[in-house]
Amino acid sequence: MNTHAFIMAAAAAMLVLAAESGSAARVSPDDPSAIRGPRPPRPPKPWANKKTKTDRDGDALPDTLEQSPVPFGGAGTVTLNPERKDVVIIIDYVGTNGLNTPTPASIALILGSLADAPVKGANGKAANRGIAATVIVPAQGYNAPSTTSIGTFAGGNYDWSDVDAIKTNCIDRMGIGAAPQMYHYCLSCHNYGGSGSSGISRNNIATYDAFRMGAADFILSLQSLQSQALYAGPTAGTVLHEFGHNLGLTHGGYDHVNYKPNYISIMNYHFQFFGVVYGIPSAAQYWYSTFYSRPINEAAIKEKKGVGGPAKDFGTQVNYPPVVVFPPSVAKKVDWNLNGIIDHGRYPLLLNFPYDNELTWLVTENNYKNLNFTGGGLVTGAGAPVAGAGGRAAVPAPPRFTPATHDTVCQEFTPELHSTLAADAAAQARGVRMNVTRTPAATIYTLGE
Ligand SMILES: [Ca+2]
Ligand SMILES: [Ca+2]
Ligand SMILES: [Ca+2]
Ligand SMILES: [Zn+2]
Repeated sequence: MNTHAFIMAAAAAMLVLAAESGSAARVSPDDPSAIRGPRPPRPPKPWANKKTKTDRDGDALPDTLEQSPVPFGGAGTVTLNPERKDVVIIIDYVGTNGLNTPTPASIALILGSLADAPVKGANGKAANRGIAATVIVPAQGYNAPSTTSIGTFAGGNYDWSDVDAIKTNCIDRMGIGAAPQMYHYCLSCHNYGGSGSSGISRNNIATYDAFRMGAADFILSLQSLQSQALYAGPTAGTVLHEFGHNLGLTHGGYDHVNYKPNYISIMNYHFQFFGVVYGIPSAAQYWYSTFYSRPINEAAIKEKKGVGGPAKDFGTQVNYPPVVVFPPSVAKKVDWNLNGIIDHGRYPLLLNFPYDNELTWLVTENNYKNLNFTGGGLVTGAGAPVAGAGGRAAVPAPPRFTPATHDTVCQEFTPELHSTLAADAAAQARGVRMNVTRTPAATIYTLGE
């Protein structure tokens, strides 16, 4: 079926759906997949870790830990800044042949993306904006064949015990057993549980609130393509996507609903591998959503309003199918139904296909105002390891609703996915200045000045 015929058929089917849903007056926050009605649900108040007297930059790392270089076993030392948000990510890898080792280009994209984050540090100084990431790659990978599938699924849930064993092995390999557990651990492997998935984050999936508490561990599993220069972009995008889950972010922002064209974030599957489309001429950027967009009602789409003012300079994507990319800017008028004109009336259209076949409100969030740096728990005092999930003390998440469904497994990675933007991304990576420190146990990457 061609695109036009598909849209017409879909529109006809959806008129029926819209009529059925017209009487739904109240939104059930327990079922975001069924958000319908004349008014959009009210977005939750944005939250992020608050700055405190003992954690002035609000990165959940106490000032006492950040004020002097942190001994990090055989890897050397890690330098933090009590006035700028810091994250520390260990990217471990399976095998000794380099097939799962992320390239410096992909790490440059990761550092550059986080440095771009529109978040403030301890004070208003420009130098303290953004997130300073330290990426630590062990000198020796986990000694197993590089194509080893890591772990198994038990009743639909991934069993992390094999990852725990490899993480313990990594701590031994780098001699960081005495280091504060201030880091997130990423295992880069061929695949996990025999799946074609690109990665998974270790969030508690029991409830939406629990998910938003974040996590300390995640997997990168691009079927060994993470070591290839051409895949610097998809590698960085996937690391940042899974790390976003570690920081409590979801596929929908407001909920877990995926593929919303007004949620311009690498947490949205549309943008994980190739970034969000930004600027003129447009370039891929591996960013989380920088704004809360006006909610869009799929049952009554108004093309004249587009995605709304904050989307200025952003493009977006839909999959009707096929995939359609709308170039910047989608702030005002968007010809969502591809009929060549900006329609005056309202009409129904499934904008976030293929996630669901329901006409709902698509509600988003500004990811950067909702980062949970306590992902996996708090690091206390001078950084002594604290017991709890992932070796850290549990921190309660802010109250939010519980969705009817949630997912654990991130999207399929197929190497035949287009590579043009990946090449662009590799070029961008060359523009990021990195400090690279090598010790016998590890290589430490930080952003250069
Ligand atoms: Ca801090
Ligand atoms: Ca800091
Ligand atoms: Ca139109
Ligand atoms: Zn995901």
